[in-house]
Amino acid sequence: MRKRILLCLASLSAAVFSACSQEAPVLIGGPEQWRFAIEETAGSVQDAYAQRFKQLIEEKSGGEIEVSIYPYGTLGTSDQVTELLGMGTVQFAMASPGHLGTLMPEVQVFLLHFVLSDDPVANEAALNDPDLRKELNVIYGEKGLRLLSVYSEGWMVWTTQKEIRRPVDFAGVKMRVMTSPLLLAAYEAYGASPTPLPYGEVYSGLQLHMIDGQVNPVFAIQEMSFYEVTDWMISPRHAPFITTAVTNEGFYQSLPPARKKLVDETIAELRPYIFEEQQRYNRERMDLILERKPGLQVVDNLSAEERAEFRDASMGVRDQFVRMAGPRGEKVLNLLLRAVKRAKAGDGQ
Ligand code: 6CS
Repeated sequence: MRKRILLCLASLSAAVFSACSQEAPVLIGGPEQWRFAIEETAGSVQDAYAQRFKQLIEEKSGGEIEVSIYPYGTLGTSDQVTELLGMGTVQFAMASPGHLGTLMPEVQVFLLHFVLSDDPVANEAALNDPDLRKELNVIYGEKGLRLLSVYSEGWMVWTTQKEIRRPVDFAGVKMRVMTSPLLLAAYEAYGASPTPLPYGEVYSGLQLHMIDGQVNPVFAIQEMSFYEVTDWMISPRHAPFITTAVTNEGFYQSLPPARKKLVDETIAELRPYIFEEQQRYNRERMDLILERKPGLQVVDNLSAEERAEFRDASMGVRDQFVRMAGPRGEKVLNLLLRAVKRAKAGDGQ
């Protein structure tokens, strides 16, 4: 895989641009080339987003722009993709908070459990809250990145080798988490032994029993075949999987006003699209999993008491988040909590 990534990077840089410019490359006589790297494979929710982005941009630009999509594995891990975006080697990328914690500790707010509500519609409104987004824009901007959208890919679901209904059931369970440091605190709070790993190593980790469980939305559990190597699927609805679509700020600022408008309008159009699509993906992929593995044990009915135990155990992690992310992190958390409250009251965007 490493060889393939290096080859890919070499051909990217050959087509590219002077090292100091973040403008998009133009192949002589051809359309302007925009590159969009995603952290998931073809057929995923991020791929649906990027494919629709590509279709709309190419159509609306009358063929003057061509968007190439780089799925997971072609350019490296999530962390490496974010680096490539910062350097302007790719113009667009998905950057999930689950892997952004070292770069932007504040963004880990989206990894806290029981902060968003049980209602996906209210959550969608909260993620688009203008005050929250204004604060996030500053944080991304400091890293040379421009935040385009924040969206859910569906509820996070645990797949494990044993039934888990209460925090005590997590004792000794080696739970794979993404690479953001806050996730260690989140699963230690339940008594688990969290193990950070890149996405591409989870299947073999489960297969070789280096880890006992992992957590991801249903569509990802299907497309990465995690259900094949775990016996239980448990949906505590503790948090949705949140990702962010991002562009390189230097690249965006280099665009003429009409192109900036094209990007902004396309992103706005994608908001309702991806909300519907991720729900459909998760529904359909659950059916597929059950068809392929009828013996899988599914728990989607934790009792109110069982959920409350997880909620209670998760509360202290908010303090750890504030210690990691500082006063600005605390501000982001308060903005998100306020946005959720407003959205639940039917006062969202
Ligand atoms: O678990 C992960 O690492 C990955 N999961 C999803 C659903 N998307 C990207 C992320 O890297």
